[in-house]
Amino acid sequence: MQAALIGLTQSGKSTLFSAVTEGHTHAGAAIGHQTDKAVVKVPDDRLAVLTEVYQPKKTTHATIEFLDLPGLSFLDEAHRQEARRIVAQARQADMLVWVVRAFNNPQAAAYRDRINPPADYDELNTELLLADLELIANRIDKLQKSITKPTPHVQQDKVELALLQRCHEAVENERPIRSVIASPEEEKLLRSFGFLTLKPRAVVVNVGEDAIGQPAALTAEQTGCDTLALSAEIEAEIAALDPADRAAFMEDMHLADSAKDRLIRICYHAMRLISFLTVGPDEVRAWTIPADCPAVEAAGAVHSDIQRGFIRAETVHYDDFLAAGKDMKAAKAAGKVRLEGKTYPVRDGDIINFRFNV
Ligand SMILES: Nc1nc2c(ncn2[C@@H]2O[C@H](COP(=O)(O)OP(=O)(O)O)[C@@H](O)[C@H]2O)c(=O)[nH]1
Ligand SMILES: [Mg+2]
Repeated sequence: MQAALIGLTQSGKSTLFSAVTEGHTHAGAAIGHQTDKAVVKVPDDRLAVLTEVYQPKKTTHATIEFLDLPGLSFLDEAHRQEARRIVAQARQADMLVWVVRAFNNPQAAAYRDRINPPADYDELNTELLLADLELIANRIDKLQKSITKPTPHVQQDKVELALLQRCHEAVENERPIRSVIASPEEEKLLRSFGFLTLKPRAVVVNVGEDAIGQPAALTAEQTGCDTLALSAEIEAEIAALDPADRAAFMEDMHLADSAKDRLIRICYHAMRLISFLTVGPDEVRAWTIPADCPAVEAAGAVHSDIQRGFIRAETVHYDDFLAAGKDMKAAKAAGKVRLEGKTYPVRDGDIINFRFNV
């Protein structure tokens, strides 16, 4: 699953990418015209605790991929052409992280010579809506022609047309497509278009080093999604430090936790992903599954044989395990270890031991 960093030029996307990926960069990304991607571990405190308890040979985190896109500019036609190519790449991602500039830096020319997060946010919003509008209008044109012919898919085309007309109306009124989607079936019907305003998203307000902890210029109330104020520059500096030195540096900066870690977790959950955990002497591991995943499919994430031969999922929630003194026997004695069947909807933080027979 992939989260794409998108935003106007010089908003700090590549700096944030470097922070999130702990320094993974290559020359192209630094110049600002190429894309870069990297797989990152999803921070999970539970794994450290379980590793302490089980002393496994290895510990494996859940992962997601981040994509660093070139900056968008809408100053002239040449830049608009370039923006089209960038947007086409963003359509492939599972979610978008909008990066909005709020920092002053004379060394980095500001887009339209302004430091104005709400204005930049609005411009980005408008442009992404327009990009979707163009796609919708083209498809509506095609469908209006095709439904006049007696094709085998005419009924299906009519359903799609009605849905797209609803999307068109929303987007024209500056509302995202996600606001008019009523069911998973409708979402599925639209998935292949890669509509930008249908994707889950988060907003990062990239603030100056001096503004950390101050009220942000954009809030979740205004954006309608998870909105994080952070300094990409500081986060990148922290990420470049030896892990042993991070705590002291963060204390100096009056940072309670790593904003980069929070962002990764926000993205993971925005894509409707959850983790279940497996424990043992060989490996302590977080496994990625979609929210609402039934136990039998979660088993398939571990191995197809376990899915095929599924008998029961022996399940205890991490919080209950913790409450039982991190002791599986005590958790069992307290009746916290349940035997769940195939359809049990796995919860984030379930520790599962699959019983199977092949
Ligand atoms: N002062 C300050 N400068 C930053 C910050 N984030 C990025 N920059 C600088 O702004 C410029 C553009 O950053 P970059 O990450 O390349 O932006 P991109 O075009 O969105 O990828 C670079 O010179 C960065 O060093 C920040 O949080 N504070
Ligand atoms: Mg860049």
